[in-house]
Order: sequence, then structure tokens, then C-alpha cells
Amino acid sequence: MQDGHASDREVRQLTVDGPIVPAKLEQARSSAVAACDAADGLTDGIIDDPRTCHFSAKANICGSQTAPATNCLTAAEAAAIDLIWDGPRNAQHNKIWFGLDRGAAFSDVTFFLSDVVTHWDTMIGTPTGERFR
Ligand SMILES: [Ca+2]
Repeated sequence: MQDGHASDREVRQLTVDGPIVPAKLEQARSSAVAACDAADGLTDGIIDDPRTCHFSAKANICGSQTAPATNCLTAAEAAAIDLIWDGPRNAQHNKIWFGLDRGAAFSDVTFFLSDVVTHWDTMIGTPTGERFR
């Protein structure tokens, strides 16, 4: 990984080739909500403006002080989740699609992991499964 961003191959290795179990994804999601929920002035389980939430999954790495009691992450898993939240970038590290909002369920973006990640640099997947360059 160079300057904080992963290549197509690295992202694929972190996600598709080594899937993160759903319980860990859900823990990362709820940790992000716990960290950012109150920032909008109302603790209601909803992050009003996810763009203002900069929670990093690295806080959930096993053994760290901020790690959850269960479903903590390896460093590679945390890096992969942060990349999913950040969104895909091309070889020049420019964003080519939006990331997943922190607080949104990872199950909503199965297409994202299976299609977009495997063709990170050249293809963009849409929620309807259409593809275009
Ligand atoms: Ca809130």
C-alpha cells in the first residue's frame, strides 16, 4: 500500500480473496455510529451527515484500547473497511465513485465488493448491476 491507498490487487486481496465476516462488518458499522451519532446533536443511532464522520476502522483492531469486546479486526481488515468507506480510486488515486457512508449496512453493497473491487481501476458498478466505463 502506498501513501494510504491500495492498488486494485491489494484491495481485492483484502476483501474478495479474504472476506470479512458479517459480524465484524456490523461491529465496525456500529462502532462508527457510536463514534459519530451524537455529533449532529441527537443521539438517535443515525449519523445525520456521514461526510462529517471520520471514524477509522483501525480503532477496532484487536488489542487496541478502543477495540470492541467482540468482533475486533485485524489490521488488514481495518484497512479494507476504511477503503470501502473512502470509495474506489483509480491508479492516480483520484476518487472514481463514492464510498459507503459510515453507518450504512455493508450488506447493501455486495455488488460493490464483488464487481467494483475486482475491476477497481476500469469499471464502475451501479446498484442495478449495470456497468459502464
Ligand atoms: Ca444522530
